Amino acid sequence: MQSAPGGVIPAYVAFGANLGEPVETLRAAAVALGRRPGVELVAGSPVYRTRPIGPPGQPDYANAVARVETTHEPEALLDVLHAVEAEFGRVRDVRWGPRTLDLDLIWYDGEERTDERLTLPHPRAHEREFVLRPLADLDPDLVLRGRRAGDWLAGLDPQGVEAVGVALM
Ligand code: ROI
Repeated sequence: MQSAPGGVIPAYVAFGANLGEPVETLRAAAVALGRRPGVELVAGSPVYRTRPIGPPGQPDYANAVARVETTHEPEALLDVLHAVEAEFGRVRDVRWGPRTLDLDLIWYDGEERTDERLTLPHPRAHEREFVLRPLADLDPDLVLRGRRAGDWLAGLDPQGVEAVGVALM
């Protein structure tokens, strides 16, 4: 843990979208998330256009990461992320299918846990360039599963991740 009890807690949220206008969706979602009580966005990465991981034949994604400071417990923060997804029309249906907005809790105050609802850090963040690159832009020294984000990133083969030239916020 890096924070005092009762204080604000640092966390990282990954943003993804590949339907409609994904870059604009991510930027609008960042504004919407920052308006929720108990969540402050303190830094946003560049936005990347990324090749889909998973089922082929879906459009490219836009991806980015934000650092937040929150007064919520992890489960309550997850509820907030789901509420913002719903605000942007997300229906949680096809696993690994296209989506208007996906918000994932990647890291929460260094907490490690595996349970039905929430695994921290996110179980696949350390193998996905679309998460690691924007995360490493914000904090290459952040530790995921015992290794720096920047080191995980350096060890990956390229997965088709390109900056689009705008920032999340
Ligand atoms: N692929 C990319 N490039 N970006 C994503 O955000 C993303 N999200 C997903 C799956 C379907 C795994 N693939 C993705 O959920």
